[in-house]
Order: sequence, then C-alpha cells, then structure tokens
Amino acid sequence: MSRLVVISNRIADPRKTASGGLAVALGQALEASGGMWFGWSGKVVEDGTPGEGDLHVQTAGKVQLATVDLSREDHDSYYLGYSNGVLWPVFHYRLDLADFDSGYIAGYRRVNQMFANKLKGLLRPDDIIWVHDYHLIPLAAELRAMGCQQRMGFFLHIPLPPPLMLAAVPEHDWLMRSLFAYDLVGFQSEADVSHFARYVNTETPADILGEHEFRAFGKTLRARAFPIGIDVDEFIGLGEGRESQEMFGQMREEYSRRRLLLGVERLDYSKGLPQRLKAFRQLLQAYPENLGSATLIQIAAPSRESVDAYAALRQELESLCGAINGNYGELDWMPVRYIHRNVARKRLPGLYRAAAVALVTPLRDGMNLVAKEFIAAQDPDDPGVLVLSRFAGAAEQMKDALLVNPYDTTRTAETMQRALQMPREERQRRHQALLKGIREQDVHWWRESFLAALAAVPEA
Ligand code: ADQ
Repeated sequence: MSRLVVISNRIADPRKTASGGLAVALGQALEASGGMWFGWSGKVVEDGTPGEGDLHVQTAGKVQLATVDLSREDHDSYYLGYSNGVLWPVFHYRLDLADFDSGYIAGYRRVNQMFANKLKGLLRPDDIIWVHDYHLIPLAAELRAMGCQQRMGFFLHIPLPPPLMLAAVPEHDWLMRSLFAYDLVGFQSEADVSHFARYVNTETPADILGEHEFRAFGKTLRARAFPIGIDVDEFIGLGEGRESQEMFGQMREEYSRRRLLLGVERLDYSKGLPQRLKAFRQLLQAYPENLGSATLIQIAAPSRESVDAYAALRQELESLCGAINGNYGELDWMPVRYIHRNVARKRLPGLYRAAAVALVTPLRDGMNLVAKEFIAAQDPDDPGVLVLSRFAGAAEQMKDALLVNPYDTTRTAETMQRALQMPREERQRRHQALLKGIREQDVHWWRESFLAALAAVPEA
C-alpha cells in the first residue's frame, strides 16, 4: 500500500475532536497508510527571511506531522495577500473586494516553491500526494519541476467561478495551467466542474477528451465533483456527549416560550450575514406574530481580521444587529443575539438541536458543512428546518431543504416564516430524506472516492 501524503495550508492534529470531521477522515487514511500531513505551522517569524522557514517533524501515532514556519513577509503576501485578498474573493464572485496588489504573487510563488523544496526531501517514490485548497494550486507544478513523478491530486474546497470572472485574476493563465501538473482535480459541485470545462474550452489550447478528461500542455488531467460530507456518526456521537446535552438543556429552558433561528459560521463576507439580518428584520415586520418570540442567534467566529474587508463587515453587522434590537426589542426580549466567538465543537450539536430553524444562506460557498451538521444533530421525531442558499455547493445535494436566493430578502423572510410554521410531518419527511443523503455521501465516501479515482489514473 502506498503512503498517503496530505498537504494543506494548515494541518490539524487528527486526534483532537476540536479539529472536526475533515481532520478525522484524513487522519484515518493517514493512519492506515502510515502517512504524512504537511503544512504551515501557524507560526510567523517576524524577522524571518522570505522563502525560508524551519521544518518541524513530529509523530502522532503512525502519522508524521511536518510543518514549516513562515516569515512575516511571506505570511502577509502569500496568506493574507494573494490567498485571502485575491483568490478567496474572486473565487467567491466578489471582484469588488479583491485587492489586486501586484506585490502578492511573488510571495505566493515563493511559499509554494519553499513547500515543494521542503517536501521533496521527505517524499518516497511511490507516495500518493493529495494537495488541498486555493493556497497551494501551483504546488504540484513546483514539485514536477524538481523531478517528482508521484501521483498527485488536488481538491478545491471553495467554488471555481465562471471563466470570465476567473480571468480577472491577472495570473489566471499561469494558475490554471499549473493545475495540469496534477493527475486529478476535485471540485465540490457540478457547477464548479462545468466552469472548469468552459474555462479549459475557451482559454486554453486543451482538448476535451471526455466529460471529465482534459488534455493540454502535454498532460492529461481528470476533473470531477467530489462533494465533501461530514462524519455523521461522529457528529451524532458528539450530540450524545455531556457538553452537548447540557447546551441543549440550557437553550431549551431559556427559550421555552420562544422560537429559535440559528446561524453559525466564520465571520466572512461570503456567508451572506447582512442579507440574512435584513431578511430576519423583514420577518419581524411582515409577520408581527413573531414579535416577542422569534430569536435569531447568530454565531460569527472571528476570521482573517487583518484583511480590510473583514473589519468593514464586522462593523456593518454590529450596526445592523444594534438597529434591529433597538427598533424591535422589548425589556424581556431581544430579537438578535449576535456572538462574535467560536462555539466549542463539543457543544455545537446541542445548539443545532435546540433551533427550530437553521439559516445557512451564503452568497456563495464551496459546500457548507454547517448545513449537513445541522441535519445530523436533529431529533428525527421533532426535527428543525433547514433554510439553505441555492448558492451553497450543498444545495446540489440537499434538495429537501427550503432553498432560497439570499439576495431576495423578501422571499427569504417568507421562507423563514414557512419554516417556523411547517407541520411536524413535513419536517420529519424532509429531515429523513436529507439525513439519508448526508449519510450516503459522508466524509468517508468523499475521501475514498477521491483516492480511488486518483489511484485509477493510468500511469503516464
Ligand atoms: P468554511 O468556509 O470554514 O470551509 P463550513 O464548511 O461551513 O465553512 O464550516 C467548516 C467547519 O467550521 C464546520 O465543521 C463548522 O461546524 C465549523 N464552524 C464554522 N463556524 C463556527 C463557529 N462559529 N463556531 C464553531 N465552529 C464553527 C471551507 C469552504 C466550505 C466547505 C469547507 C469544507 O468555504 O464551503 O464546506 O471548506 O470543504
């Protein structure tokens, strides 16, 4: 059996619950093959030399965890600048928020080159290499330039935008060409695959050999959708734990006479938070029976706070929440509870279960795992209702949710009302269908189908 080597910007210790299902699923595959997880250590060396960083290798069970430090200059240009200031907004259709500073690309290349350099010394000829996400698109091309011939796969966790939007990235030719250094590229949704196919068709000299096979630059590449899932049983297990039960009990008691709507995410402009708050305000306005009752708990964990667009969003949210509470709140009822913090993963299922309605309404999202976790956490006998944006990758699979266009706040408010009033039988039926879907395509299915497709790529 070949050894699996996973590379991502940040690594997680697969033994810790705080890391979540993805880390657990990758951890299991790494454990089974005695594999290695490689990435940034999370440490920034203030006076470090760009393109250099110390390598640390530890073992966790049968898995090697290899990490590299970043210099301040590399962190700011590779991570904050190019990855999160250019690629993240453009790939989420937000050209208006992209910071096309021509200085960032050098850092992005430099860190990918450095990763390739450090990694090369740790690789064996028959390793299977699996690279994750937009921070590391050119990594395989760098490794190939150093002579590495291993099988290499790439998975993009965020959406791929349509060709004309992608073309706004000044280096799009180079980025997309560098994808051809992989043997297999995985996307979250069919929409992403079709954007890729259209890009290849219109912007590169490639031949499209089949629905999922592309030939260009002397290389054949396979590209397909592998929608990521969660570890349903692990999450249900967390829900049975003490922390989660306590959370559930506490929320049920506190909100016994109220209806709870819930949003949980990182504070990110892709998640549609201002639009959601406006829709909630419209719910209160258009359906006054909700006054004194409907309460929106909005958890928005701090994220990338040194990127400007995030600080502006935070202010906008704080002022919207303040205005809604000021206009509609009573001494004994505040419509919005906005919490700018993380919820401990062990408590999350209890919170989901206490909610009558989950609002998962991103403007654009690769997949969105909160939608799937919410379904796993419900009591099948008396489940809550999922209101899901049609622009989340998850909407391709979760057709039994109430799908909304988050830009249309009037309709979203109507849908919130429909969710609050949905009869138990319909809630049960929808929940059952959704649960079946997330069980069939869970995180283990995702990992196994990606790795099987990578293993099936014929030798060059
Ligand atoms: P994210 O944008 O981070 O991930 P998402 O998939 O919704 O989005 O969440 C990932 C995990 O973070 C979930 O397990 C969730 O429970 C947890 N989480 C989010 N906010 C939290 C909070 N405030 N407190 C505690 N836990 C919180 C990216 C892509 C997604 C894609 C994933 C996986 O943007 O579209 O689904 O990767 O591929």
